[in-house]
Amino acid sequence: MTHNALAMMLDEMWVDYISMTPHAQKIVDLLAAKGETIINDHIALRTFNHPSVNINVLSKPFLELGYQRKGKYEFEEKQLDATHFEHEDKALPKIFISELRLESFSQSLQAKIDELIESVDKEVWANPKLSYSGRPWELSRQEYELLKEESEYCAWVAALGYRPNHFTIFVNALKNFSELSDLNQFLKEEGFSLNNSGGEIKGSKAVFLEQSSTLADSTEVRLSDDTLRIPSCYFEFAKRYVMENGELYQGFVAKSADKIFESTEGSQ
Ligand code: OOG
Ligand code: NI
Repeated sequence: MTHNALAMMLDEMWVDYISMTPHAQKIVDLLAAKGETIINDHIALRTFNHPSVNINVLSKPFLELGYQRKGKYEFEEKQLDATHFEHEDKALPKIFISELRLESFSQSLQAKIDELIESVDKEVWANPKLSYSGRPWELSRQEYELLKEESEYCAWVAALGYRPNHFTIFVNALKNFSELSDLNQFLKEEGFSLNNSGGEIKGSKAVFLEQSSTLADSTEVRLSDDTLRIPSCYFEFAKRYVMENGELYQGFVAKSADKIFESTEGSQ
């Protein structure tokens, strides 16, 4: 029962994600044509640390469907905190949720985000579909640009709202690509652009996780006074390694994630 509700929710999240990230569907189709079965390692969500919509609020529907809070991560440079959640059914994707530390930014940014959040009917924050409900507030082009000067992440959430930032292919389950570098090579030959910040492959066997990602697609968003084409969402690829205790590492690596966040920066 819960499992059906969860499967439906994950499907609906994928539909929203693909509408923002057409290249992810193309990659899935190319891999399927090679006989691959795609397993989703994790889904990432972004938000603000405001009490109405912080990690606790965004994670609630997942906790109700059997997820548990696991690792915590801090990002000093970008002023973000994150938590990852796992389901007892290990076949289900992990959920990685980050939140922006609003108090680290200017008074005007804080006031603007408070205003956006307060403009929304409180019931919106209790919607079990919040994490794929899109942008609940109005935003102007100038507001978007002012937020972007201080934080690309802040502007992304303000413009696109609540929706999966990325899904992630679990590379260990691929038959044709034993190394992440092989998959990256294939994707580049097929014409996809990869995030090269800190090198194409983030992490290593020594930290039990290697990751790479595409650069975000772009999408047209209708703002209150203008239509703007902005970076939307990207696709990630993760290869996990077995730890000394014999178990596959399930966590994240802050130093790597710091660079993965940059996949939505739009120019590299
Ligand atoms: C999340 C970036 C970090 C990972 O797997 O380390 C991440 C984001 O861009 O919102 O997804
Ligand atoms: Ni990720």
